[in-house]
Amino acid sequence: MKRILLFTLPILIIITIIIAGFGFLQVRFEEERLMDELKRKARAVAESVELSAKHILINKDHKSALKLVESFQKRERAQGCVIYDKDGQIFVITEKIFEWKNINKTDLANILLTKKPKDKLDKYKEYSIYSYILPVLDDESNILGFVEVIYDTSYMFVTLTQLWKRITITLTILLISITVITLLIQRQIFVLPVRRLTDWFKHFQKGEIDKLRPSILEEGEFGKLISEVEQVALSLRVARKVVTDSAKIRLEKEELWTEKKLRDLVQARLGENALFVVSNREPFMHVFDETIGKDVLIRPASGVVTAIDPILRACGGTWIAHGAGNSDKNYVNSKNKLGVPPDDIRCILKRIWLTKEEEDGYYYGFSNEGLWPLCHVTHTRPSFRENDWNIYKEVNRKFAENILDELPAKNPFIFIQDYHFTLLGKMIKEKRPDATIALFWHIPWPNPEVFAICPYQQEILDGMLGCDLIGFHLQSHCNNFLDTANRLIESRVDTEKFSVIRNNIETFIRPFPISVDFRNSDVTKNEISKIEEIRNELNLKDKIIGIGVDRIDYTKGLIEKILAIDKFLDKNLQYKNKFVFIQIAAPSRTHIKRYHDLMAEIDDLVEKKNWKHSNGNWKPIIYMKRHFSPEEIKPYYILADFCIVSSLHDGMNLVAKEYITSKSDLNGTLILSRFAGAARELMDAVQVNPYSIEEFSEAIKYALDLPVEEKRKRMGNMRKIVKENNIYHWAGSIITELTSLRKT
Ligand code: ADQ
Repeated sequence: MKRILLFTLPILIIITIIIAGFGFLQVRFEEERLMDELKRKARAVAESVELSAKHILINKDHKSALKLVESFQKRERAQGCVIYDKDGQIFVITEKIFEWKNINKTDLANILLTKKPKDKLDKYKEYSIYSYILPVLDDESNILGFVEVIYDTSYMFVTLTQLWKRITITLTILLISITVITLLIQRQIFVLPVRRLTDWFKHFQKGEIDKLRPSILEEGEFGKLISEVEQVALSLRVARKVVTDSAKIRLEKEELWTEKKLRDLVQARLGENALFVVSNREPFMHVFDETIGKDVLIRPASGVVTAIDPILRACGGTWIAHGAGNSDKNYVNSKNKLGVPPDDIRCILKRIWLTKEEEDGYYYGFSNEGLWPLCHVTHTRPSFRENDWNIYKEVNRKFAENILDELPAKNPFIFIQDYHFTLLGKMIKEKRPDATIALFWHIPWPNPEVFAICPYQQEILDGMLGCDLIGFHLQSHCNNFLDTANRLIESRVDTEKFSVIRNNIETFIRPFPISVDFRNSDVTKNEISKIEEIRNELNLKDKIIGIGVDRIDYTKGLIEKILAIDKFLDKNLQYKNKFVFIQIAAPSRTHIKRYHDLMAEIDDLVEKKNWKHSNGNWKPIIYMKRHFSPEEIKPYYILADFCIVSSLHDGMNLVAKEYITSKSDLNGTLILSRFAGAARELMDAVQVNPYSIEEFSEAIKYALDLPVEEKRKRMGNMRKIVKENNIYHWAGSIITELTSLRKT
C-alpha cells in the first residue's frame, strides 16, 4: 500500500496543482468579464435616463421623476435609480433603496468639478452594489443635477461560486479516475506478476512440483526474471538429487558417526523434505546487556540446546522455538525468521512470540512447576493449576499452527523436544496425517503411580500418542512409559515391538541416550593461554582443582555437593590449602519461588562453608554464578582434575559427557551421581548416591586417591564410549528410526 501511495501520490499532487491553477485563472477571467458587462450596462442605462432627467430637473416635474425611478423596480437585478438636483439633494429615489439617501455622497462634489461620470463598488445593507453616477448638463454645459444607477452585484459571486464548484467536481472525478487507472495498471504490470512469482516460490519451497508450471507464462522483464529463477530452482533440485545419491554411497562406507555422516544420512533419508525441530528454548537469544548498553547474542544454558544445535548445524532445516530474548524482535525478518548462527548461517530459526501471561502459565507454571517436578521425583511437590493447563494447551496450539504454516507439501519430518509440547504431536497429526513425528523426552519418565498424580494425564498421553516415535534416554524410562500407557489410558501395548496402539496410530517407544559433539576435544592455543589466565587469576597454582557446571536447579544436587565437599574437608585436613572446587552455575527459572529460594540457599551455604574452612587467601569453593558461553566453560573442564555431577535425578546430564570430551590428556576423574542417566553408560566414573553425604565425601577422597594409571584408564574407556555414542550417533539413530516409519 505504501509503495502504491509513493507511486500515485506525486501524480495526484501535480494534477491537483495544475487544475487548481487553471481554475483560478478561469475564475479571474470570468469575474473581469462580468464586471465589464455590468459597467457597460450601467452606463447605457444612465445615459438612456439622462434626457428624461434633464426635462424633469428643468421643470421640477416630480410626478414624471417618480414614474421614471419606479420603473427600475421591475428591472432584473437593478437595485434602483436616484436623481439629484445640482446641490446634490435627492430629487427622487426608487423606493426599494430608500435608505441610500442617508449615505454620504462625497462623490457628487467631485463630479461637480470634473463634470465627468464616476463609478464605484460599494455596500448597501447586506448587498454588494455597483453605482454609476452621470452628471446631467444643460445646453451650456451647466450642471442641472445627477443620475445615479445602482446594481446588485451578488449574482456575480453566485456565478463564480458555481464555476468553482464545477472545477472542483471535474478535479475530483479526474483524480479518482487517475487513481483507479494507476491501481489497475500497477496491479496488472507489477502486483500480479509478483504474486505469481511468490506463489511459484511457495510451491517450490513446499515441494509442490506439479503446481509450478502455469506461472511461467509471463513476458517481458518479469518473464526473464521468472525464467532465471526457474533455472536456479532446477539446478538446486538436480544438485539435491546428486547430493542425496552420493550421500547414500558415503553413508555405507563411514563407521564412526560424524557431522558429515549425519548430513549424509539426512540427505539420503530425508531428501528434499527438510527437518523441522521444535523446542521451547531457542539456540540463540538476543538480549540487551545493560552494563555495556547494547544487544548481545547468547546461547542459553540448556541441555536441549547443547544437543540439538550440532544436529541442525549439520543438516540445515528449520528450528522453531520461543523467542524469549528481550531484543529478539529486532533481529527477525517479516516472517519472524533469521539464519543462525548469525556469523555462519546453517539453519533457519523461527521465533514464536509469547505474551507474559502465556510464558507464565505454559513455561513457568505447567511445564516447570507441574511436569518437571512430577517427572524428576526429587521431593519437590508438583503444582497443577487449571489456568496454567489452559494456557499450556493454547501455547501448544499456537506452536502447532506456526509449524503447519511451514510444512512442505509432502511427508514432512517433525522432531519435537521435551515436556513443553506433549499435545503438539496430536495437533499436527490431525491436520497433516502424512507427517512423521518424533518426540524426544529429555527428562526422566516416572512410574505409573507417580504419573497418575497429574490431573491431565489422559490428555497428555493422548497428545503424546499422536507421535510416531517417542524417545527417552534410558530403557527404564521407556518401560515406565509403556506401563503408564497400559495402566492409565485406553490403548494396546505391544511388548514385542515396544509400541503403543491407540486410535489406529502406532507409536514406537525407543531409548536414545543423548550425547555431545565429541569433535571439540582438541585443545587450542587460545585455550592454553586462557587456562593460564584462569590459573593466575584464581590463584590455582599447585592446587587440586574440581569443577561443577550446572543450571541452578534443585534436581542438580548443588546443596548436597557443597555439603559433601565440606564433609570431605572436615575429614581430610591434609587437603586444606591444596584443594579448590570451582562451581559454575547458571541462574535458571528465577521467577519460580522454589528456584529463587534455592539460589539464596546456595549463596548462603557457600558463604558459610568458605568462612568455616578458609585460611589466609585460600577458600575451598569458588562460586561463579552467571551464564558462560561453551567456549568460556571448556578451559575450566580442561583445567580441572576432577568433575562432580551430583544430580538427584537427571534424564542424562551432558556436563558429565562434556567433561570427558574435554579431557584429551586423560588426566581427570568424573564423580557421577548414580541417579543421572549418564551413569548407565559411564561405568568408569566414580559413582555416588548424592543423598548420602557421608558416601559422597568418601567418593571424593577415593577419586582423588586413585592411581594416575587407573584414572587414565577410566577416562580412556569413557572417552571411547562418548566418542562412539556422540550426538551425531544419537541424531542418526532417531532419524533412521523416524524415516523407517515414513508415511507414503
Ligand atoms: P539440563 O537439565 O539443562 O538438560 P544438562 O544435560 O546438564 O542439563 O545440560 C546443561 C547444559 O547447560 C550443558 O551443556 C552445560 O554446559 C550448560 N551450562 C550449565 N551451566 C552453565 C552456565 N553457567 N553457563 C552456560 N552454560 C551452562 C535436560 C535434561 C538433561 C539432559 C539434557 C539433554 O535435564 O537430563 O541431559 O536435557 O537431553
